[in-house]
Amino acid sequence: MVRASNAIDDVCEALNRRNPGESEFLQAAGEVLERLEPLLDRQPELASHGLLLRLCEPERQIIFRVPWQDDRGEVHVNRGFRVEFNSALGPYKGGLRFDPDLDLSTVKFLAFEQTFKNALTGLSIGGAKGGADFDPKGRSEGEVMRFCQSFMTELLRHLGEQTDVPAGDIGVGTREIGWLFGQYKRITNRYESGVLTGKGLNWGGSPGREQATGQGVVLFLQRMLEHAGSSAEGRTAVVSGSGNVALHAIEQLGRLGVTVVACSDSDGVVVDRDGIDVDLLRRVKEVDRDRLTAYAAGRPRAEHRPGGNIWDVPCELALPCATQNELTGTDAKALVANGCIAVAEGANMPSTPDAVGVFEAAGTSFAPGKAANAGGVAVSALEMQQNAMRASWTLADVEERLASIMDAIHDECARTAEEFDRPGDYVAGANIAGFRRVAEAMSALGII
Ligand code: NDP
Ligand code: 2IT
Repeated sequence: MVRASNAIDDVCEALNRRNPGESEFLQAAGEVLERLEPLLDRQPELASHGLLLRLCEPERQIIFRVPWQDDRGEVHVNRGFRVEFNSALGPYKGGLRFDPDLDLSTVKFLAFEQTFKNALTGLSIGGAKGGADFDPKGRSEGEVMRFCQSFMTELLRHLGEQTDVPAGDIGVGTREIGWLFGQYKRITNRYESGVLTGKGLNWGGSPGREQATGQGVVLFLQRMLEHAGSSAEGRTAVVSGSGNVALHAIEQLGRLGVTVVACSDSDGVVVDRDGIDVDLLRRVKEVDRDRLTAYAAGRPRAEHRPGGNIWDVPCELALPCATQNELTGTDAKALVANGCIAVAEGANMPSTPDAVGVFEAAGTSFAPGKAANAGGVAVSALEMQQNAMRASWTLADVEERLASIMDAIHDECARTAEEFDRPGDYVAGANIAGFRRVAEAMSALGII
């Protein structure tokens, strides 16, 4: 019998050799693999038949050219990606990101994480991610629309409601999903609602999808605090980012009586000790598509810190909701020193491994993204269910389902951590529980 630790070391070594330079992907894979030893000691069959190697190799990786013309007629060429990582549990599912820094390593890490996150929802969805190294900032509506149309013209041959179902992520919201869906519909001549999620309410979208990720993170955080005999009410929080996930997390925290004293964008931090004004933030970010300087201009007592570090702002609760590796070991030490008691990840892999180690050593409650931010994709799966039934549920119905899914994810992670003698270790709980569900399905489906 091969010892679990040896099997894991062999796979890590093979991944390093075969994916040189893909630091984000290697980081995400390493974080999952290193938590699996106690499971594989008990269920060694889950590491047999090359399962770990198969699980770490995407089923399909698509890279394509996206040519488009700007408003002056100049031609640009971007690179489009779709990594269809794993379909053992259902059709590939996961967002699209438009970000000038996007590369294959980032898309692969996101698709890998998505596979386990989707498994944790208990719904029938596999894992994928995609996007392009396109920078929407400073582009006109016409330019972004033409980009979306060119991107979908190639991507559509890989999609289908039973095959691969994208949604939004950084730089892709309801507006872009509309242009992508319009082009899909035009070329295929099919009103195939279930091929994309995050749609608008009057063209096949689900009530509650827009809010779902931010709401879900806060639901998870609440349950984690309750589990530890604590609560969120009356506390202070900081939320990094000011996009879809951050905005709705801030709104949901406000409903609980939490004061969110700071948020950020890629230019800097805004500190507002009276509590972030969600209506103003929504107007600045969603309606005007402006920067946080405009928020600070509308709130005389708020302070804008260009290039500032949000993790230096004292708080009891920290919610990283911007991007990967945005919270380092040094940041984690600052948070702990300032009295932070809990961290819930709205973004995907926002905390570096060093940061996770600091929280673990300090006993800070820590909710990893693949569990805590699963509410968005869970409601995407509910959107797919509604599309398949040609039905439209009420907001109250969707919110009730989201709340019970987040509770179930929390409880499964907590229970799994206890099962493997790691009580309170949600990183171990999420990785083991997500992996176990995917691995058991892969075992049943044969060597494919
Ligand atoms: P948005 O594009 O709506 O918002 C992203 C926010 O993060 C913006 O405020 C942006 O600032 C900031 N940001 C992005 N990149 C950086 C950077 N390099 N440094 C500092 N700030 C940055 O994206 P979402 O809110 O949808 O996504 C945020 C995170 O949540 C991502 O990690 C995403 O993968 C994850 N996520 C999203 C889900 C969803 O349903 N949308 C579901 C689950 C996870 P600026 O505008 O200045 O760029
Ligand atoms: O990271 C994520 O879970 C998302 N961007 C949402 C994916 C989805 O298919 O709704």
